[in-house]
Amino acid sequence: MAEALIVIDIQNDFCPGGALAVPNGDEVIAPTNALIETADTVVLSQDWHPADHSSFASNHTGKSPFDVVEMDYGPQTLWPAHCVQGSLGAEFHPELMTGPANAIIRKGMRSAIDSYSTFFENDRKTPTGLVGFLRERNVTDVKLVGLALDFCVAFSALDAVEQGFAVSVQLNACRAIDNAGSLDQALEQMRSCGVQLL
Ligand code: VGL
Ligand code: ZN
Repeated sequence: MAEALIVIDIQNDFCPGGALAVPNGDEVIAPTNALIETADTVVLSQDWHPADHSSFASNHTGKSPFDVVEMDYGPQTLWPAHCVQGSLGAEFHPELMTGPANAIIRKGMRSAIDSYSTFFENDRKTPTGLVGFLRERNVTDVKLVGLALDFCVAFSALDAVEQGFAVSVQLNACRAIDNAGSLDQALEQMRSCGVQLL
């Protein structure tokens, strides 16, 4: 068994003071750093949007954050502009231990498609390349931590199960947005798909 630690989106914009702050998001940093110190393979995921990204409410006239719109690939929640490529908000939180990372996967880079999962974009078809990276390193198990538990962590966990990995989520190193019941729904979905919630 070889395990990889996948650290989801611990970036300034998802931490207190950021553009899409997850409540108490910075509390995940200490437990995540402790896991990074002992992990064999560490992957960091980084939400990395162009300024004209279609998931930003500000790029749709008359829409507000948390409205839902219909995209070519299905319903899409709109967000405040966040993690714009090259901005301070898109950088990893300065206290996150990034040195030991073996790979950084950037996602949400194309204007027309959002990407919650660090494995596939929201069209559910376009891969980021992470599956190939993990398979080539003979990784069988993945542990996920980070932000936000009910969006990018959950979508990544479900994709990882579908790709045949044994998947766990370490809850003390995650925090949720919890918009309109999204946390309960995500926990239930992960449980029913065989994600181990630690
Ligand atoms: C995320 C909403 C939009 C996340 C990213 O990292 O959970 N959520 N972009
Ligand atoms: Zn995003």
